[in-house]
Amino acid sequence: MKLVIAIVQDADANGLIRALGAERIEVTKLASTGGFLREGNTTLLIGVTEDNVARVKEIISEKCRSRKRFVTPTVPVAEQPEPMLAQPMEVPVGGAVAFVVGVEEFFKV
Ligand code: 2BA
Repeated sequence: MKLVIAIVQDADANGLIRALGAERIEVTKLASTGGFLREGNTTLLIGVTEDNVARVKEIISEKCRSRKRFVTPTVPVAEQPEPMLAQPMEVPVGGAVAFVVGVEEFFKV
C-alpha cells in the first residue's frame, strides 16, 4: 500500500475529492498553510494500493491547475537600502505537489 500526500490549492480541492470519490478512492482532507506564501492550502491523504497510484496521479494532474500569485518580499526596514525597492514578484503555485510514500501497515478497527 502507498500513501499519496498531495498539497493542492483550495480552489482545486473539492473537484479533486469528487473525482477521487467517483472512483471509490478514499481521501482525508486537511487544512494546511504554505510556508512561503503563508496562505491556506489543502493537504490530502490518499491511501491506495500500489496499482492505483498511477490513476491517482492522473486524476491529480487533471483536476489541479497552476495559478500565479504575487508576493511582495518583506525585507526588514533596517536592511532596506531604499524602502520603495521591494517589488512584488510573481510565483507559480501548483497544480499540485505530491509525495508517494510506502505504508508499513494499514488497519481499521
Ligand atoms: P508555499 O510554501 O506557500 O509556496 C507557494 C509557491 O511559492 C510554490 O508553489 C513555489 O512556486 C513558490 N515558492 C516556494 N518557496 C519559494 C522560495 N523559497 N522562493 C521562491 N518561490 C518559492 P509550489 O511549488 O507549487 O508549492 C505549493 C505548496 O506546496 C507550497 O506552498 C507548500 O505548502 C507545498 N510544498 C511545496 N514544496 C514542498 C516540499 N518540498 N515539502 C513540503 N511542502 C511543499
